[in-house]
Amino acid sequence: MALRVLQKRSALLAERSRELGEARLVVGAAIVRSGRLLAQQRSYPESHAGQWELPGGRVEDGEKPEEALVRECVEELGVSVVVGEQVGPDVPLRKDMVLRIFAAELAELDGDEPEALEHNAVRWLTAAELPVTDWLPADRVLVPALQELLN
Ligand code: 9L3
Ligand code: MG
Repeated sequence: MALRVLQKRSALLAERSRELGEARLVVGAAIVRSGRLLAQQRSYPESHAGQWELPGGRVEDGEKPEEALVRECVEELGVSVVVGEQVGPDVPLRKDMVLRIFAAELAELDGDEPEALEHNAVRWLTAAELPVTDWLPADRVLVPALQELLN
């Protein structure tokens, strides 16, 4: 019963956002360590399998963007991150979604190495590797801002 009430509320909120013309937010983490940026290689959908992206995903109803990013990094990489400032502009994705990237660092006390729990692989990229990496289209738009972050 309570679940149905919550589902109804969530559907109403989503409808109101669409009326207001607000895009659904997808957040991504620019995790930097020792001058390198962490990227992960997608395994799905088939159209994007093999391409690289910054870790992250959709912000759920009632979640702050930063909270969503911490949750996504645990789910996808098995690590805790400390979230910083936004990097670069919001980038429109298909449909009513935009991608927003935040600078991030691995939480010091954690000590775990990021692992590809839902992806094919993870890599630490140098600034020189950023332009020659096969990024998802939205992430590619952010390459100049990411290079600036590394330099
Ligand atoms: N997306 C693009 N670049 C990224 C991320 C984290 C996500 N760095 C796109 C891919 C999907 C959508 O956003 O179309 C939702 O992301 P996810 O839930 O598949 O990670
Ligand atoms: Mg994701």
